[in-house]
Formats: sequence, structure tokens, C-alpha cells
Amino acid sequence: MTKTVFITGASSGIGQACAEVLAKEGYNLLLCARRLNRLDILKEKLNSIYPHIKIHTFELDVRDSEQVQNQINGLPEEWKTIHVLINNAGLSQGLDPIQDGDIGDWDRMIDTNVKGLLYVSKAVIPLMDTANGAHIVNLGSIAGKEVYPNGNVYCASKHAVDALTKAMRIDLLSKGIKVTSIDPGMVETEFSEVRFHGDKERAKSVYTGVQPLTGTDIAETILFVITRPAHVNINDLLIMPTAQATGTIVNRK
Ligand code: NDP
Ligand code: 8X3
Repeated sequence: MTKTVFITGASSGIGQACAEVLAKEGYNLLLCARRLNRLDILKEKLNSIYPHIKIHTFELDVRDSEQVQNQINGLPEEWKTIHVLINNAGLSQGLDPIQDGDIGDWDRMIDTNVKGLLYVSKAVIPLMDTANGAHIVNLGSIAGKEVYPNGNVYCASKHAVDALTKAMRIDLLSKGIKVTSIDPGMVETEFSEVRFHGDKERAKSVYTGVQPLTGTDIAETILFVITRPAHVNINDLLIMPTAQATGTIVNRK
């Protein structure tokens, strides 16, 4: 049976890498993000390499609860059976002490990382094929395991994801839906550019002298997690670059 994976935030970074890795493995893909044009380019590329898989793209802002309900309830019938949900859409905005934090940045992080994950999960869970291995993978972070200077609200949002993963594991136990948190350290994507509001130079400096993880490293880890035998659930996986010990301790060359 061909399984369907629903990936939020597939227009960049880890989400895009998940689409690429899972397409290669023969999964059908439901891809969403705000930048639909990027998703359509990705779909065309993947379908030219893997013509046997099906891909459906749609525009979604996970912060908009009504849009999330309408878009997911309105999916074509053939896309209404979902095996794996990857709650990947997320962002960090700003890196300032709490007393100097920007309220707009705080809202965007909490609305996307916490409320968006909740809205999408609530809409997708009723569509999950519990008879054939249903699995939710949440993108947490090292920032959900520890708090580092100026990380305040981003860290709080990822601690909330950590709590929600544990809560989902309990609440979805009787349905047989697996739940996993994937918690990366530094991954080089558009993440830092978004965090620094488009400042490419500052974003680049985050990765100076260190080999960060790639989106593909995380996608391959997710592939491993979702292909374990039916009786095995990986609850939580912290994955770091070799040169990074904690959120802030990095061995730069
Ligand atoms: P990117 O910025 O490269 O990708 C983020 C993705 O999220 C994009 O596809 C973006 O799509 C999507 N997104 C953001 N806001 C929304 C929204 N409101 N609605 C729908 N989609 C949205 O970053 P990463 O790939 O690095 O980040 C992916 C996840 O991994 C995030 O949850 C992040 O917190 C987490 N993470 C990242 C780490 C890193 O070091 N990079 C480490 C640990 C965790 P679009 O803009 O088109 O909507
Ligand atoms: C992203 C990694 O270290 O910037 O979640 O918090 S970090």
C-alpha cells in the first residue's frame, strides 16, 4: 500500500528535504506552505524524477484556524486518507533579551509553532488511517530542551511543542497513532534568515566555522522513525551537529 505523508512548511529547508527524501521512497505527498509557487516547482521537479508518486500542493497559513479547517476538510477525496503528518512549519523571529523583544515576533512564533501545530493536528487526526500505521512527527528543537540567552519566546514555543508531543502520545495512545518529536540543533536552512528578518550576512555568520546539519540529515532521520515496525514508537530524538554540544556550546574552527 502506498502511504500518504502530509508535510507542513514544505517550501523550504527541512520540510522540502522531507518531501525529497520521502518521494524517493515512494510515498504520496500532501505539501502545504504559504509560498505555493515554491511547492509547485518542487512538485514538478519530484514528479519528473518519480512519476509513479502522487503529489498534491496547497497554500496554507497554519496560523489561520479557519483556513486550516477549510483547506483540510476540502481536500479532494483521494487525499483524505493520511498516514503520516509531519508538523514542520515553524520559525524563529528575533534574538533579543526579553525586555527588548518585539511583540509581533512573539505573536508570529507562538501562533505558528504552537497554535498552528494544534490547528493542523486537530484537522488531520480524523483523516488518519489508524488501521494501517498512523504517525505524527512534530519538529521540536534543542530549544525545546533547554533555554539559551535571548532565545526566550522561541524556546518557550518549542518547550510547548515538547509538551504537546508528550500529551499527544498519551491522548492518541488508544487510537494507535504513533507520535514522535524530532529535536534538531543547528540545521542550515532559511531558519536564521527568517530569525534575523532577512539579514543574510548575520544568518550566514551563525554557521561560520562549523558544519551544521542539513535538511536532508533530518529528513533521513524522519524516514527512519516512520519506518520502524508497528510495535516500535520513537518518542523523542535529539539530533545535533557533531560540533555542537548544547544550544550555545559550539566548537568552531
Ligand atoms: P525554513 O525557514 O527553511 O522553513 C520553514 C518552513 O515553514 C517554510 O516552508 C515556511 O513556508 C513554513 N512556514 C513558516 N510559517 C508558516 C505558516 N504560517 N504557515 C505555513 N507554513 C509556514 O526553516 P527550517 O526548515 O529550519 O524549519 C523547519 C522546522 O524545523 C521549524 O519548526 C523550526 O523551528 C524547526 N527547527 C529548525 C532548526 C534549524 O536550525 N534550522 C533546528 C531545530 C528545529 P512559507 O514561508 O512558504 O509559508
Ligand atoms: C533551531 C535551533 O539552536 O537556533 O531550533 O534554537 S536553535
